[in-house]
Amino acid sequence: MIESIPVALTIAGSDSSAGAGIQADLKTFSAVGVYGLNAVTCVVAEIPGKVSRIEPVSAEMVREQIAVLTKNFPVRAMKTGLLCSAAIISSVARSIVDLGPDIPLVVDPVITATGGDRLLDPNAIDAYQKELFPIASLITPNLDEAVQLGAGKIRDRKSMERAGQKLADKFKTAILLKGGHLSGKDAVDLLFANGKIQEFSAPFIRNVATHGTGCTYSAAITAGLAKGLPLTDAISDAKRFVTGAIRNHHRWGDVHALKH
Ligand code: PXL
Repeated sequence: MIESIPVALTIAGSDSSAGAGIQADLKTFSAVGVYGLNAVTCVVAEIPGKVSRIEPVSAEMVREQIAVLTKNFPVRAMKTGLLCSAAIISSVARSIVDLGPDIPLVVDPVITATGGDRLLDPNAIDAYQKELFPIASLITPNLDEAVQLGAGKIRDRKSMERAGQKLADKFKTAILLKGGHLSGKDAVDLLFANGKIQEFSAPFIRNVATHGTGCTYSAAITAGLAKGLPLTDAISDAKRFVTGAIRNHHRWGDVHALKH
């Protein structure tokens, strides 16, 4: 068992193109000096921009992976990514409740892939809200996810503040609402925690077809928490990391020229 570096666990789906999902999480953990463990929830056959098939792992198998890992490794922080179905969300939530409240949990509420393909069963949003959000330390929706979680329309900075506060009040936990390119030249994210709003911004990098930035960001935050950083420091380090990762991205070329 490795004890010299902090250990973090990701509970997420496998992305065959390895830019998002479990693969993004493990690469991020390694890059920032954290030992990463994984519990696979589903397998996605895809290339950036096109999901071709998704197969879930059984809820029992998801539960077993989490149980065997947390019994045998000193897990200091966890994140969830794509959870596929209501049954898997329930199984993950029950597994985490069994661990007690000590391990910070970052929930990245993945609903659709960057290209717009749906990844999560529609009835799973209810399970998220009832079972997983109440035990999360931080939820990291992008603007689309925030709308689907009932935050109301988001058009500008003011409505973004209103929406984030609404989610923080509704789910009674910290919300990091990721603004993407909403406000012009900067990518602005807002943290709603303990009744305060804090801003994290970085220059928006143009002309990049991204894939897996949300996974990378939430994994980097989780890694920071595994190192024992306070939430705001974990987020600012992670924002810097993900901005650097976008700047130095692998260039796929014209996604539409790829064979589907
Ligand atoms: O970026 C969202 C995402 C998360 N998890 C898996 C994915 C994707 C996007 O394609 O495949 C497994």
